Amino acid sequence: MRTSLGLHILGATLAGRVLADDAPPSTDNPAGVVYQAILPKEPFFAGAAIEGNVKGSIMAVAEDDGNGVMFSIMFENLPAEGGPFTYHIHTDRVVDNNCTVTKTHLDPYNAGVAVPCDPSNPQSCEVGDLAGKHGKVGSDPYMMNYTDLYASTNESSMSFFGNRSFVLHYANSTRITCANFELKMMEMPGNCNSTKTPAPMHR
Ligand SMILES: *[C@@H]1O[C@H](CO)[C@@H](O)[C@H](O)[C@H]1NC(C)=O
Ligand SMILES: *[C@@H]1O[C@H](CO)[C@@H](O)[C@H](O)[C@H]1NC(C)=O
Ligand SMILES: *[C@@H]1O[C@H](CO)[C@@H](O)[C@H](O)[C@H]1NC(C)=O
Ligand SMILES: *[C@@H]1O[C@H](CO)[C@@H](O)[C@H](O)[C@H]1NC(C)=O
Ligand SMILES: *[C@@H]1O[C@H](CO)[C@@H](O)[C@H](O)[C@H]1NC(C)=O
Ligand SMILES: *[C@@H]1O[C@H](CO)[C@@H](O)[C@H](O)[C@H]1NC(C)=O
Ligand SMILES: [Cu+2]
Repeated sequence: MRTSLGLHILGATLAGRVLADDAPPSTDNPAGVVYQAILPKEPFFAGAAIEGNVKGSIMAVAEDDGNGVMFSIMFENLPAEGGPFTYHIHTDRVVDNNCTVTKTHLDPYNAGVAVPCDPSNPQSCEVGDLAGKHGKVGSDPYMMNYTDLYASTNESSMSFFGNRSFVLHYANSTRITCANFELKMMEMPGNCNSTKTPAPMHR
């Protein structure tokens, strides 16, 4: 406790920033609400040494008990050079396939990037630093499923990402490609027949 507080104050003094708080566990995530972000046909980075673009998507759905969000990550056709690749939830949406306009990582509790994410202490990481918390992209294809306990699909949470985007980067942080999360389907609990109904448009 003391040590951590001391470090925070020291860090804040050095960086001249607001105090970082640990991200709270994400609870109250609505059951069955699915968000998906699918990479476009063309890369953002014109110098990407690949045919077409990286193929891939991130799918996210709340755990049944509402605690945490399950992510399904899939990337393939990655550049042969420049990895391992990282990816993060960024605050703003992609417009016209421009990954620069997505701004910075989703970081509602001001973890910052000065101290790299320690995956054994994920609540101290930026909420949007998925690769930091769950691993970099070091294979092609790359498929990974995990539960993130801090990101949220509840719109009233500071860690809500359903209206945001993700960006895939080279190891040197150059942005290769990016995609917006879109609301996919609402699964109606207890109604096994029509579990999938088109979700209302979401802004
Ligand atoms: C979102 O979280 C709030 C506050 O915890 C809760 O009242 C609300 O029911 C949640 N929304 C959904 C759709 O679960
Ligand atoms: C980052 O790495 C990629 C792949 O090696 C390279 O094409 C790109 O120019 C690098 N970006 C910078 C800013 O050096
Ligand atoms: C992408 O957006 C940035 C920031 O608004 C802008 O400076 C840049 O020119 C845009 N790039 C392209 C290729 O349109
Ligand atoms: C990840 O979960 C999805 C379902 O959400 C499943 O289709 C896929 O096979 C899983 N992948 C891995 C690598 O476990
Ligand atoms: C996403 O939604 C949150 C509230 O749930 C809001 O504060 C934020 O501005 C929205 N971001 C974008 C890019 O729409
Ligand atoms: C499921 O579908 C069957 C046949 O289409 C229908 O008879 C039944 O009422 C449906 N059940 C529910 C819970 O919608
Ligand atoms: Cu990023």
